[in-house]
Amino acid sequence: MKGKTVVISFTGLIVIIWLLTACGAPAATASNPTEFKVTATDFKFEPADLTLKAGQKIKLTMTNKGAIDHTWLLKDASGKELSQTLTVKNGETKSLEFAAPAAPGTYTLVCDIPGHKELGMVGKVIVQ
Ligand SMILES: [Cu+2]
Repeated sequence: MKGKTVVISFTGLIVIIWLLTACGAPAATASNPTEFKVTATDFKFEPADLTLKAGQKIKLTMTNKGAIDHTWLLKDASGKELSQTLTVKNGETKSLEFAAPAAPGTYTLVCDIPGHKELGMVGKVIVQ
């Protein structure tokens, strides 16, 4: 009786793994993200403005040519964060993958390190 329970649990585990693999694999290979390259300096983004398609998969690669750390973060008009924060140390290049907002419109991108936005580290993301 005890042995049978173990067998059922093991089978259940295999089914769960199979389901996760079957569901996860096609999504990961469905389409490659479109890469956008941005350079951060002290204190601006180049380019500051990006035009994306609604729902588009994005790979944002930022090179920090400044002397201090910078971030890249997408927000909506109410200040809600729409991407993870990409933090890049000076001299480094890092990437962030995310989906563009589903609703067309103009969004804000900022460096969220205190004071940087005020010094000019802002931009626009236009979603079409
Ligand atoms: Cu910054």
